[in-house]
Amino acid sequence: MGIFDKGMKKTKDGFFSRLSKAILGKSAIDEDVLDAIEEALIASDMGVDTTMKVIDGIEDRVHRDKYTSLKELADIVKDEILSMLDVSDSEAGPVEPFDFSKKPYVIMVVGVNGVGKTTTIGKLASMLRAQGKSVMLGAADTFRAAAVDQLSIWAERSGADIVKQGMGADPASVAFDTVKSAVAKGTDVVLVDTAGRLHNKINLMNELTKIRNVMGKVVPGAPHEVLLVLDGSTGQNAYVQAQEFAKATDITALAVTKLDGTAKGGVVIGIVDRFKVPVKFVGIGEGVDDLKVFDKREFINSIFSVDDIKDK
Ligand SMILES: Nc1nc2c(ncn2[C@@H]2O[C@H](COP(=O)(O)OP(=O)(O)O)[C@@H](O)[C@H]2O)c(=O)[nH]1
Ligand SMILES: [Mg+2]
Repeated sequence: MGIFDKGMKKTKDGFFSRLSKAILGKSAIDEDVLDAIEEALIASDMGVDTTMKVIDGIEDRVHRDKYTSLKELADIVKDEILSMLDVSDSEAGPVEPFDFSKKPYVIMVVGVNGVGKTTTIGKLASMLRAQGKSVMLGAADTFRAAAVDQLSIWAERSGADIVKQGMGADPASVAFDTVKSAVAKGTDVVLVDTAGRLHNKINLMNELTKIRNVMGKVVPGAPHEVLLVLDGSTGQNAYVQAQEFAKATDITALAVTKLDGTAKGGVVIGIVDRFKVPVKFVGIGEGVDDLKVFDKREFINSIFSVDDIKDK
């Protein structure tokens, strides 16, 4: 069992059954097989452009290598999908999710309402506390009172500190206090929650810029990471959100949530390919342990495993 298997079950079932249908019982790769693979990729919400790149790659390889078995074809499909995720990993393994050489290591978390920002912060705080790291949360989503309360509950649950000023407070002021307090206490990691109101791009850009700037005044280089949270179950909408946020601020990493509730987990692959920003975390449930550090090989294995494809 891989670390993503439980959460990616729906995507696996959908993709794998389509892929199997496409290639099982076939003795040669023809247009029909390629069309069927293409359909499986599109249905997983990988996006048309990324799908076409994968298909082109498969065609090239098939022409060059002349595949002889289904297993080999499955391997080729897998390789080509993996190459779309190159920015998310090095050959040595997953990208390091945190840089503890910076203290505090400041992560600003952005994304539209409801995608899972606060939950992801809570899960990250728990993950870090379990590694023995000290964590400070900043309640800079001051738009709704419930947002601050929700973050407070996660702070308590995970054993993280929290800085808050309550609803209506200036988010930049909260962010400033949070980083300052973390410096004073010698905290390892700062996680700043924000409100992602996307209704007005100029406002969003101004607000995010202001929050960034005040943190950078306390700790040069902060925020070290701007983590965009996307709801993976919203399919193409996640692409639109990524595009809007990329215009408003420099995004350095992605967290894709709610992959447990969708058969369209291919969205992760399409987004990485399109925006060239690494996915560092995926959310596969509402529980505290349902956030995983992204690893492209594990991820692909959870969508389909070549061993499941049997030659006749
Ligand atoms: N199934 C599932 N639900 C999630 C996941 N991440 C967050 N949620 C749920 O999504 C809802 C909104 O999350 P929240 O953190 O409040 O979103 P925010 O508005 O961006 O801060 C909550 O009910 C969370 O429990 C996930 O990975 N899987
Ligand atoms: Mg929130």
